[in-house]
Amino acid sequence: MLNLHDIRNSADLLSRAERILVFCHANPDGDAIGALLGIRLLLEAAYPDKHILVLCKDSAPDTLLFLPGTERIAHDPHLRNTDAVVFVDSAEPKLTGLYETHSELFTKDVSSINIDHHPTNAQFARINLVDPAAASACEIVAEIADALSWNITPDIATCLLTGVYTDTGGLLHSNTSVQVYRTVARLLRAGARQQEIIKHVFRTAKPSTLKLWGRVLEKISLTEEGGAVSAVTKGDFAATGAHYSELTGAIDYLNAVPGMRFSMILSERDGKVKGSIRTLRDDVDVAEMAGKFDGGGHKKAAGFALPGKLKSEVRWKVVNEE
Ligand SMILES: [Mn+2]
Repeated sequence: MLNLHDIRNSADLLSRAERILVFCHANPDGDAIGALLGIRLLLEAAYPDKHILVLCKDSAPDTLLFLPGTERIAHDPHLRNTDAVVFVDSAEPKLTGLYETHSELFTKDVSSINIDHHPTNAQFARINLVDPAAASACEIVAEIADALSWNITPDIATCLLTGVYTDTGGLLHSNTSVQVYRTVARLLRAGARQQEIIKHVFRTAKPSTLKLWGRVLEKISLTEEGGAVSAVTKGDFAATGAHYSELTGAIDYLNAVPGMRFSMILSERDGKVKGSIRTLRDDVDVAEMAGKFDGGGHKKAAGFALPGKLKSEVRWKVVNEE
C-alpha cells in the first residue's frame, strides 16, 4: 500500500504543472505500456487544459498495439519546457534509455514522480510511489486513481489490466497476491476488456515465432546436472525469419519438464552467445549460475552473454547389453 500523503502530494505537484511528461522504460513490456497509456488517459481527464506527452525510447511490441493510444507514444521528444515528469515501471534511471542524454531529468530538483514496484527501485524522483509488494506498476496506478477518486473508464481499465496480466504471467506467477485479484475485480467492474487482452497478448503468435519455438522444442536435451537445455543458432533465426525478441516465452516450455532443476536457452546473436536461465525451484539459484559466465539477474531468472558462437556436441556411449 502507498502512503496517502505521498499520493496527495503527487496530485499537488501535477496540478501546478503546465506540461507533463510521462516516461516508461526502454524495450517496453505490457506493464510499462499499460501504465503509460493508463496514466495518460487519467491525467487528460483530471487536467483537461494541461499538455500531456507520453514517451518511450522504443516502440510498443506488436502484441500491444491494440491498446488505445499506442500511436501517440513519442520516441524522441522535445524535453524543454516540461514542468513535471512521471516515470513508470522504471527501477533505475538508465533503464529509460534516456539517462545518458537527459540526466538532468533524474534529480530531485525536477518535479518528478516515480511509480514503480521493483524492490531495487533507486527512489530517484522527488516523490517516489514505490510499492515492492505490488505485482505490477499498473496495480499501483489503479490504487492511485482510486485514492484520488479519478474515474477509471473501460479504456483505462483495459490498459491497466494488461500490465496486471503480463507481469503475473496471466495470473500464474507466484506474485499473484490477494491484492492482484482485488485489482483484477476492480478493473473488470470498470469495464476492462479482458478477452481482448487475452487474445492479443496470450493467444497471438506470428508464424515466425511458432517456427522458432518449434526449433527450440525439437532441440531440447536433458543434462546430467538436471537442466532442460536448448539452443538456437543464427541459422535458426534466418530460416524461421524470427527476430531475437521472438524467443521470449519459449523458455517457459522448457521449464515444464518434470524433475528438472533449471532450464536454459542458448542463442547466437551479433557474434555473441546469450544464455537465459530459469528455475521454478527455491533451492536453485540461477543468478549464481549466470555469475560464473559474467552474467547475473534474479534467483529464479538470470542470463549471461559470451563472445563466440555455438557448436553442437553429441555424446555417444557404448553400453553392454545382453
Ligand atoms: Mn512491471
